[in-house]
Amino acid sequence: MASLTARASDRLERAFGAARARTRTPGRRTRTTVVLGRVLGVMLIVCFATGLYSHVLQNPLDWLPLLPRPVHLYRVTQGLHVITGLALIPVLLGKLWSVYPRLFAWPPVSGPVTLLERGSIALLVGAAVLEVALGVMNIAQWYPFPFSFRAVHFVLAWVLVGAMILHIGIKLPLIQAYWRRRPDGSSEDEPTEPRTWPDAPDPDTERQPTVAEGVSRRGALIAVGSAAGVVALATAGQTVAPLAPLAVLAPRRPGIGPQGLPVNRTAAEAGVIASARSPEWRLTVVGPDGSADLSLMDLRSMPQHTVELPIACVEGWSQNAVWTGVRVQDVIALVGAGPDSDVRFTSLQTRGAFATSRMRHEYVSDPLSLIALRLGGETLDIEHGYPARVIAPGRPGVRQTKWLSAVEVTT
Ligand SMILES: Nc1nc2c(c(=O)[nH]1)N[C@H]1C(S)=C(S)[C@@H](COP(=O)(O)O)O[C@H]1N2
Ligand SMILES: [Mo]
Repeated sequence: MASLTARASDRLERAFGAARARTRTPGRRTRTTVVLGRVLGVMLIVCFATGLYSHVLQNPLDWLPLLPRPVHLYRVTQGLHVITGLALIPVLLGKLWSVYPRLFAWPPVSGPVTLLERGSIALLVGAAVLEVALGVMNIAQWYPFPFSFRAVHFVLAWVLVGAMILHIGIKLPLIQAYWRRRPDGSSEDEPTEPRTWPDAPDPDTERQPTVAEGVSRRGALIAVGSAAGVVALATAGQTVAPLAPLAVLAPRRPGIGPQGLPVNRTAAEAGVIASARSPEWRLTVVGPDGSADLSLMDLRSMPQHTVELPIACVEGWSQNAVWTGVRVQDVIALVGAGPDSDVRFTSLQTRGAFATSRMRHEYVSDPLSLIALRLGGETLDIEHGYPARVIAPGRPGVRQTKWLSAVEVTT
């Protein structure tokens, strides 16, 4: 029995050694991994920070003030979130390419340090792949899973960042050693594998192929860099209008949709066509002094204001538009509430998470926050929320509730 296990282990050791020898290529060096790791680290931090910002806007913390201005802030942060999230896919793949022969290290685990090292890498890679996949599925509006996208994406983001910090800590000596290019410009650094696994005897040392042929570091970095650039360019057009013609990866593009603005959920999908067009439609306003039912004529006879504000979707697309309507603060003043109130909006749409939204006092007191009745000088198209919708500065698109039916003052 013992000899059987020894024979199997011997075979595996040889197979792993052969696999390592076969995957040897000049570009797969520690320096390559460090260069890609630096880029990936920066992209992950940008993605994490912008993601946190989006999360806070959607789940506000009582003690943290929200910023309605600059009005384009969320558009920029969320555009960056999605662009970096997609562009880091090729970088992640490149970095995995640069190290994957170490999967064939022998013995797989040689002590507590390698166990921690390999465990943290498994966590890091697993979290990164899942996180990116969930993000892509969300952009594609494909929700085959029963859990809440946002909650899981948020928790995984922390796991990912934690695993990244652990990984950087463990690899710090290598990162320091290969942070800079060699002063003489030579590529005298070590191939990734023997350097990182000094204790792994290579059974194939006698038949080692030369590392002169195969993918070079330059080739690998150029391939990864161009792939990331192409992904970024093919996405950025959904939020940077002049790049729109290139936005082949973007599900929604500026200028395409009713009244020249994309639509995320249609009136038919929301089941509001009849109720939105009904002559019986009223906006119910509830506040400290009681309630009022406003008809469209009532709203149109109040002071009208025109603002230029973007719709900035969490999915990364955004577009500026010109909106006309009544100020949120003017509407709640009718029921005795001051501009520093918090409010809740309810839609004619009865199903789904977007049927209601809250707006905190920072936005309510901002004169740019409107209950919009018009878009680009015309009556709102039903797809954009006719008869009335929310539009406010610096807010995620999901909070710009369409097809309003009620406004309630909550504090
Ligand atoms: N009632 C309701 N309002 C809604 C939505 C929705 O599904 N239902 N989608 C939101 C999302 S995710 C975005 S990005 C914006 C898009 O506005 P638009 O369709 O007018 O461009 O509307 C928001 N308002
Ligand atoms: Mo959205």
